[in-house]
Amino acid sequence: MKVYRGSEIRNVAAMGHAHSGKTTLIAALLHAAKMTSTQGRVADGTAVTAYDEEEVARGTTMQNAVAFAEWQGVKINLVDTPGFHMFAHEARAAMLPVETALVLVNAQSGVEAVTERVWKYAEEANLPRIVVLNQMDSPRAGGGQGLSALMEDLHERWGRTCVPVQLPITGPEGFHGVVDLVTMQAFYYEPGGDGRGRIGEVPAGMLAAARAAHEALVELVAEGKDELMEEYFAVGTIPEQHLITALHEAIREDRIFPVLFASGLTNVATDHLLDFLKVYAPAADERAPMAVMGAESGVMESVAANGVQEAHETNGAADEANGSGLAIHVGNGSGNGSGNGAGHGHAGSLDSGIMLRPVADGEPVALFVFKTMSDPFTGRISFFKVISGVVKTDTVVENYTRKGQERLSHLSVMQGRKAVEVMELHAGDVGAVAKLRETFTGDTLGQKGAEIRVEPEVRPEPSMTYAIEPKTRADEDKLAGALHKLMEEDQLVRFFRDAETHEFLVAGAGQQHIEAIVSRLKRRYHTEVTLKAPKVPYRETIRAKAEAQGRHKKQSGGHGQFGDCKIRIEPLPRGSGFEFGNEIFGGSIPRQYVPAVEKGILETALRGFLAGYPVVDFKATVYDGSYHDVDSNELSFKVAGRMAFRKAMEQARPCLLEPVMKVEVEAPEEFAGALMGDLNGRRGRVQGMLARGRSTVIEAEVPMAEMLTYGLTLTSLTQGRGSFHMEVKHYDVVPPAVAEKIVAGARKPVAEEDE
Ligand SMILES: Nc1nc2c(ncn2[C@@H]2O[C@H](COP(=O)(O)OP(=O)(O)OP(=O)(O)O)[C@@H](O)[C@H]2O)c(=O)[nH]1
Ligand SMILES: [Mg+2]
Repeated sequence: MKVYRGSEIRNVAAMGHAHSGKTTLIAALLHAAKMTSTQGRVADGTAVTAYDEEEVARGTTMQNAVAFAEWQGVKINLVDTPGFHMFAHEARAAMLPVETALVLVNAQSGVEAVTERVWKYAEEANLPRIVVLNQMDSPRAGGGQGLSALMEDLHERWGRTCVPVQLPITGPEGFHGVVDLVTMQAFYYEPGGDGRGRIGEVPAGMLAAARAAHEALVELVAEGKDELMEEYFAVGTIPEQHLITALHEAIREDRIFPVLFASGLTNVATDHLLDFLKVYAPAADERAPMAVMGAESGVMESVAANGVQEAHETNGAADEANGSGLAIHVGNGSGNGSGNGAGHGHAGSLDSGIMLRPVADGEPVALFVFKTMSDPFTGRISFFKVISGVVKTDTVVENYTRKGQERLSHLSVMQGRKAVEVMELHAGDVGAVAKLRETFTGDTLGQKGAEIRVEPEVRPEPSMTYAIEPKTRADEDKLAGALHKLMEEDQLVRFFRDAETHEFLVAGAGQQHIEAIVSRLKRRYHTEVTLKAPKVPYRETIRAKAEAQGRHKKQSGGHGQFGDCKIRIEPLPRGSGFEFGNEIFGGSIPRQYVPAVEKGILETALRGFLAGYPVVDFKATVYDGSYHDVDSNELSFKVAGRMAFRKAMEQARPCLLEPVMKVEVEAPEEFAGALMGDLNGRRGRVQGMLARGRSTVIEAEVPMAEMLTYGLTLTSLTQGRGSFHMEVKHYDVVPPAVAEKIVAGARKPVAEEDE
């Protein structure tokens, strides 16, 4: 395989709503570039980037995958990302190693919730965006109102700088070509063919429209560029080569978001899309890493770096802090100014102590691990982006994050699950390496003594927890190991043991995510578990002050037992937990026995009074009692404390508490009414509603017990176009009717001995 330099590399992440056709389009691009002999399909598991058994079974992408197309002297690295809202954090993480977001819009349905979300992520990362209106083969493309309605939609959401650089050619045979609005040539395809087009004349009927669209494009490109404007006014147009250069620059600087047309399924206009990426997408060495961390201050600052020039020469730009792309932290004593990247300025530090590492071969080797694949057979494969320098096979690097050494043997580039071995990778390229000892997603590695640090995206927290039960003893033994392997590749999985119930708990992004985890455990690690309905962590508390006496006396020959205490319990504010007070004066209970009273109360409180849930938010005070010189001991006072607590609880108006979630639901506005009605039906309280683009965001507080299977309802209520996020806000009293059922269904607290 040819060795590619940064200028010959394009890193592109395909993103967009579920089923917009990302995985299919990448399969089509790979086939058009002759990387595969037949076109892969999602349905039968042959699409290159859909190799995971779980994804094939579910027909949807759940994790990022990488492939590459060698196309006319350049290598286009393609990252396939999930479009299902639950996995949108993956798409966000895919923005770190790329310089272009290929935003797919399903031409049948227009911009959808996740399309909107990934656009926002890309905007925050200052990532150039190229829009593809995909599935153009469908008779419903254009949503029934034609393309102008679709373009209107794009303009409304993302501005008039979304501009077509092609026009689609359709006819009785359907979508079969595009007109390139820069060169004004037409490209014709055989639907269902190999994606290779042939150049031809613009159809006569489209000439006028094409000319008008060309003019509109030229005007937009020239806008804000004085020398182009002058040329445009003087000559009436811009020479093709100038237009190409200016358009490339405008795309790199986020001034223009070009709109293209394609069909992945019928492989139409795909070789032209590869051409477009080659000519117009920023090269890997053309954009600087965007955000850097000051060495001493440790404060994250970022550089609005659209172009490498700006990033390296404009100190002031560092003040604009909201980028979320590559954040590089420069360690103390790092290689300041070590080496010059040819034509890229220095690796110098800016005024504020911020350091930028040019994407250049002459710089020290550094790489960032953005994905880990964990396989029971091949072991761990680390996917990385070469930040700077040239990585050669067998290079020894330091893991800056964990301080270990790693040898990079068998360097490769990934074609889906297949590793293609290479000898070296240059600055800006994306590669993979197997069997690193102690390196995980988010780590930065590189040449010793030249430390920099990329700050990975902050990961979202899981929003749903289930209890799982290993089926057999053997499954239990394997469970922790297998789950930790899964956690290496999926950072949104959490695994822990409930201290109260001793159950194994697995947390994830939602129901489908957790089901996939369970399925992976079985398929890959032969560990079987049953998923149990998620448990609501109820609590109990009291609403009134009460006093009671506990007197424990056993004198049946020999050594007796005697303990006697009077206690008071009273409510505390929510979240206070448990407090204990000692008001014993004059030694009615000897000092050494007071802790035993407390212990008796606390242990009983943890076992619950109404339904077996821990009693919280109360204070217990022991204020009187009596003892026996011979028969009193610790155990007796513990039992006395327990008895007193039980009696006091009876009069303290005990009640159940439940966690209440802060819920944010986002969906197209037409669903708002149905969603609010549904939330009200779940004992929810809607707090507010606001518009976000064309979507509506509903904020509500809803008891956790009512939200356990919300994901399914949301999907069916919104035809898959809604998404939600929730977290525990506070605990609140369960209404009596609901509490009755919970108490009736609960196992009674185990009866105690010694009473
Ligand atoms: N008509 C038509 N259908 C398509 C096209 N591309 C994909 N599809 C269909 O749409 C469905 C989803 O395609 P995928 O390629 O898996 O979509 P995706 O964007 O990767 O979806 P997620 O991975 O779930 O985000 C499949 O049934 C495809 O056959 C297209 O260009 N035209
Ligand atoms: Mg997919």
